Amino acid sequence: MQELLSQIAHCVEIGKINVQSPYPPQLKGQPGTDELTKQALESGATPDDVLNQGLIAGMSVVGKKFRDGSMFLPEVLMSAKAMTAAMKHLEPFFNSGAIVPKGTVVLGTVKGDLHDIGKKIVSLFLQGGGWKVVDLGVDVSTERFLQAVETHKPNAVGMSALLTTTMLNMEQTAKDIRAKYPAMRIIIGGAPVSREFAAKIGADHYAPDPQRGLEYLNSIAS
Ligand code: B1M
Repeated sequence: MQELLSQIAHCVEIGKINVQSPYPPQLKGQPGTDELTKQALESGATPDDVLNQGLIAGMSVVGKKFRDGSMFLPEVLMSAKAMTAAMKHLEPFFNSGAIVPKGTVVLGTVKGDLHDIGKKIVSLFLQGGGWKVVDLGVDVSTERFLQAVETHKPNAVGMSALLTTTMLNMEQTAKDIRAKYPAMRIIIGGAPVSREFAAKIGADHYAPDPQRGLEYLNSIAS
């Protein structure tokens, strides 16, 4: 079983989705996360083992390599796809409560901003790290963030912005969330924002990449 879980982790790392996937070329015709996750669950692996020893293990290698520059965006996107294929098999266990997430994060790209790619990667990293993510999508107004906090009672709210114009909308949203939920943790990320900007608008944390967002969340969960 351990061998199967290690294979899943490796497939996440190298972005091998399923048997039909031609990527990576050296594994053409071999099973990917899709088949291996199904096989592991059918052979008696617990969903927790698949998540922790397969997906989280694989994604954590991806996170480290992406951060130190030894892995590039297209490869990360393949890893994200491989992870999504495996998550499909785990979803029923999340829904039934058999997998207990570390906590919940409400995530969205702020009002006026349609950039989705980075935020989606963040979402997958956090899921791969054992968190439940409520992804509100793009162009998310303060009201929608507040509504989602009310509904999902998350441990944290994550905001993404890619434009120097829309990053300014983070400030009002952060203020309004803080006014209603003083203890709510607020994380921000995206190319134009910085640690200094986070401090200025009263956010708790600036994450330059998904891995550091995950590390911060894990630190508040423990
Ligand atoms: Co736009 N765009 N874009 N764009 N776009 C940029 C951001 C820009 C830098 C390009 C440029 O001029 N060089 C520029 C912004 C300039 C500025 O404000 N300083 C720009 C502009 C101007 C615009 C428009 C205004 C163009 C126009 O219409 N005149 C327009 C705005 C639309 C709008 O949002 N209202 C626009 C539109 C678009 C497209 C729709 C065409 C498309 C988005 C498609 C989509 O997302 N579905 C697009 C794209 C693709 C880009 C570039 C080329 C790539 C962005 C991207 O996906 N990067 C971008 C130029 C560039 O970055 N090279 C550009 C890859 C992604 C993985 O990285 O999003 O940074 P990133 O996310 C990273 C980290 O930042 C971090 O983790 C992610 C993964 O590593 N991160 C977080 C992000 N959010 C986080 C949250 C966290 C933690 C970490 O915690 C909560």
